[in-house]
Amino acid sequence: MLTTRSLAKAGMHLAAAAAFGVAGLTAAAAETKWDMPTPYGDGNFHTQNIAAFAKDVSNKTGGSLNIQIHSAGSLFKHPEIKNAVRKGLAPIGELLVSRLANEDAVFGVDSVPFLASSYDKAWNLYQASKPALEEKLAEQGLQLLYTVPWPPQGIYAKKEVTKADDLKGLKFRAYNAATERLALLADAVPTQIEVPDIPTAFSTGRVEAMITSPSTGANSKAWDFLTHYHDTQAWLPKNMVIVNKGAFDGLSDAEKAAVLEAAAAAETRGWESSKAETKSKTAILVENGITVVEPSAQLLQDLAAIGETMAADWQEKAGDTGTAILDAYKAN
Ligand code: PCA
Repeated sequence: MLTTRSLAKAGMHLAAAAAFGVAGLTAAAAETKWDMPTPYGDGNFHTQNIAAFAKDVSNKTGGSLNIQIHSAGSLFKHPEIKNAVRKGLAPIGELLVSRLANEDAVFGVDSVPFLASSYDKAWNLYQASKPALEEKLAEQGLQLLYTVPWPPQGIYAKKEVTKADDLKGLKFRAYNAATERLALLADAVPTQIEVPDIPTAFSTGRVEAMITSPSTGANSKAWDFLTHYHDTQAWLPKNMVIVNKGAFDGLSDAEKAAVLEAAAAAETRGWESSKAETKSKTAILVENGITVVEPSAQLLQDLAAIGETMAADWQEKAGDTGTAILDAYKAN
């Protein structure tokens, strides 16, 4: 006779098990575990928000769906996360939206310099671009659960930068196509480095300047290898949490509702905590000796010129979809 244990071992379908009248199997077999790769460390506010999201999902489903977070690129590295979720190697994952800008310009809209450089504008740009973003993801069997922006992006260097020319020749850390392009337009030399690798990249001299948030600067202990932070507020790039559509469709209706509710809550919470993060991490930079600089008029002017070039490039690549996004954004 088949025992409960051997049934479970055989991976027998729940309905078949139920037909055998095996008591006690239902609860155990209905438990789903989702591995969730993320690129950033446990101390990061995005990861903390995801931890709250996972807890929320577990609570709302009475423990039938459990999300296990694998932070800092430990399960899949950042550049692999999207395809891992697309292929179902991981049912759910987090990544920077603009990492996919080389696939389609739609993914790069939040990294066009100065297009949306406050939280309100970033939110409006998100709303304007969301239908296109969702459509592009759906083409790959991916569903968007939520996004959360990083704090506004500023320039870190080992000296005060008063004009774009001061960046000339510097080895510049990049994290997506836009930061690479910005570096090139400033005659700097870009190198892609993931966040967990920042401290080593600076201490070994692979890079000597970067553009990122107060959050990433503080979490990387920028004061160990940099001296100045220029609060340029160039853009607010977003992270997104995506799910494999097949994995989502395989959930019960109650589980689907729980995931969507927890995602909506995570989005609201994340946008708020990003604002708080901007203040608290800027203060931590100051406390640790980083000089926080209001950018000079010249630097802003130079960056605006670079931004215009990048906006024109973007619009050309994004075509009619891009025009529609910009029209919807400007109508707000
Ligand atoms: N931190 C991430 C993306 C933007 C940010 O603020 C990084 O530096 O890679």
